[in-house]
Amino acid sequence: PASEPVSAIRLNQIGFLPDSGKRAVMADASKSPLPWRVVDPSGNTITSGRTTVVGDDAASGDHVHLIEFGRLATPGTYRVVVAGHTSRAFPIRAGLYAPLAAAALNYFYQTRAGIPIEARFAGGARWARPAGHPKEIAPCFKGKDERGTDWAGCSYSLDVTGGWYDAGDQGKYVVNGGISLWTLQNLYEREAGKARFDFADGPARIPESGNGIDDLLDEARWEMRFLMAMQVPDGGRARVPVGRLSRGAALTFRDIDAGGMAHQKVADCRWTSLPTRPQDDREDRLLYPPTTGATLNLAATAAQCARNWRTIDAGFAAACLTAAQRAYAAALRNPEVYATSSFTGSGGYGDDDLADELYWATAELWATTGQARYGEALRRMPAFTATVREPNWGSVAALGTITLATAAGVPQADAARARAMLVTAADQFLAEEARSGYRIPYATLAYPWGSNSSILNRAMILGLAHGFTGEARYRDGAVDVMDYVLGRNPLDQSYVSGFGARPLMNPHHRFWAHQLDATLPGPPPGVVSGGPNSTAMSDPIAAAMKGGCAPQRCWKDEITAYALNEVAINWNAPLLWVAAYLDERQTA
Ligand code: 9MR
Repeated sequence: PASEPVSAIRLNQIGFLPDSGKRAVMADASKSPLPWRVVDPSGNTITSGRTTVVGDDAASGDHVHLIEFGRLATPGTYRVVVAGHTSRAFPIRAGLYAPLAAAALNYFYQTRAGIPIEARFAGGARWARPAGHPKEIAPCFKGKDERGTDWAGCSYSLDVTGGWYDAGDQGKYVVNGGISLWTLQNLYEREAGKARFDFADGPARIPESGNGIDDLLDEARWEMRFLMAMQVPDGGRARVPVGRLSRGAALTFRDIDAGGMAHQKVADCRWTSLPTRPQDDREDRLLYPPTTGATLNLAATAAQCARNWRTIDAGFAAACLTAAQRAYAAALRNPEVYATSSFTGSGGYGDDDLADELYWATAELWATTGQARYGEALRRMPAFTATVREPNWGSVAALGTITLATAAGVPQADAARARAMLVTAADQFLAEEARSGYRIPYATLAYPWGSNSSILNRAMILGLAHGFTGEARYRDGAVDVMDYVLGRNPLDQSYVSGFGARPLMNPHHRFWAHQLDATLPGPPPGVVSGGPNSTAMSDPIAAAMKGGCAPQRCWKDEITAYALNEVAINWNAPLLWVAAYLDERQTA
């Protein structure tokens, strides 16, 4: 199906919940307020008002008028009419986010490695494919990297079959797998047993549906097992670079006991071309050196896993806890083994500040075990009291704080303090709305790679603040984020495939590559694009736009635009979290 033409009136293309704020935006040069009305299908005016003139907005490049019709709560189908422009029809109804939540979870099934993707679970024959990398027994990278540095390899191979492909590429990364898995496990921890939102064993359509276990947990376990398989066996040794890795400088190495650490990634030795069906990948698949960052990602998520599974599968929970404790001990023994970006064929996910990863892992282990030593260690860490920022793959302190705020088993006073920190962060995000022309809780003019995930992760924190305080304004802030992601933006673009009048169609992806090869499918529904990127415009399409686009317009729906339009597990995870949260029944 083709996209509809751009509409002058930008609003959430899937519509509105009856009990949330409702906003639309129109770009218009007029300096004075314009009359607007909302009409029903017969043309009757249901409510009306005048626009708020926000004025010139640097993020969008638009002169913005705001249309606020938040009091309209009656379910129905409507249009907004402003100064001769009529919007597309949109619904107001409860339950709007359930299909999005289910589709966003199904993305993780569709990106599974090591298992055939079946038509009956994938939503149709076009998304079915044979297993990619069905028996992945990978040796360590040995030899020279891009910079000519010699890597020693290792004496073992690991069976790392399974897990999720990261994104449009077919690498499987422990850093980034970690935050993505955490987000699913955290959603489970939050939602289990709640009345409305319930993936309970069925609606997500995965092979495990019907096994008596919540589909969200089953999907999370698929990745958890992979992360555990990436752990270095006891006695495993590695030759790793020493200290922080300054660009250009030659590396020096030392040999360490790497037992219990996790390899950074398993990935192709060289970049595969676009498109490449996963089952047709002929590149060598290699384990890249263990890193402290990957090890702490494993420790954190495996500790969280142990909590979630304790009463469901005690054996798996115990295996998770053992993996977490081994990883944590290995990270303390080797606290400064950093990832290099000098291997081709896959992304780097290099991070030379691991204090936040250590805090996160410590918080998860404390919440799971209650052991005092973790609590004592936490209290000495800066992140225990520092300002909370939205998380991303390399900045994960918020994940630890969210666990402290929400997991059963954290002492009351510490949980209350963590909640207060998150509410403070949420207040700061809301304060940014007033500075944002399109009224989103994100006022930066420097849109990073994967900006949609930054914004969605802010919505997650807003949703948590709403839960802690019961104050509707936090939920409305999360709705503003979804409104933006689903169409209330200067491009009139729904960044999610299959949802809205102008959905994402051509993500950077090696299999959902119909733009290049008509025998391949486009994206299944429920996949979010990374979104506008005004700071790292490295692909050819982005490079051509550089300097010529307002930040929110630095985006194009093109498969080759990998810096603008890739999809990724760490981006779909907060889409899922926020959609599921907005589907919760309101008690207030
Ligand atoms: O999301 C990552 C972004 O923060 C980085 O700036 C970018 C460049 O290093 O890489 C992004 O991650 C990509 C990863 O390296 C490889 N798989 C696709 C990811 C999404 O583009």
